[in-house]
Amino acid sequence: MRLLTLGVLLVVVGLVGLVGTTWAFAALYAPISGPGPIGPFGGVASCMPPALDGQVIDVTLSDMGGMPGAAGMMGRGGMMGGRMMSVSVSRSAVPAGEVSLRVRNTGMMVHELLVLPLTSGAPGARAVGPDGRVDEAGSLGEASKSCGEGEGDGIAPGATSWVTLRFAPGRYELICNEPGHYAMGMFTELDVR
Ligand SMILES: [Cu+2]
Repeated sequence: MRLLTLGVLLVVVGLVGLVGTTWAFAALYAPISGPGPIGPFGGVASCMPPALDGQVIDVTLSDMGGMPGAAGMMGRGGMMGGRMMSVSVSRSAVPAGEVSLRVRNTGMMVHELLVLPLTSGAPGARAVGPDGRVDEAGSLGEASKSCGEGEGDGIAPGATSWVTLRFAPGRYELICNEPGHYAMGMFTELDVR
């Protein structure tokens, strides 16, 4: 009887340990590697975007926390492209029409993606207000919902958001407008022809 109790106890402890380790491992690596996973509080399936219409662009939002070896890079005083945070795209030019942005946050902070027309000058040149944000006037749309489409409260680390928009030919700027992020490098240009 005692042996049986001990056996059951050991199995339970073993299972808890296994689940705990797997969970911790997933939480640690989800923001950095592989498609799909969204960190400790969600399932992979819930964060898989559906098939999206039009041209699909994969957008990656990152910050120092999401980069392997970030601490070492800071120690050497160097950062990728001189930026602490970034927005990168799988394609920087697409034909006009329907375009879907599949936006993944690989960083450690909450980010978002906004699409603004770029009427003149280089990307990154917008005036930043006292609140650390830029004017969103003229925005075509945004992907800022964790594991969802369109507008939300921001994309959690490891999560994906998506949005489908209709683009006229022109220059656009894809930015993150969380306070301070634009100034820290979260912008990139998208050209629509
Ligand atoms: Cu951001």
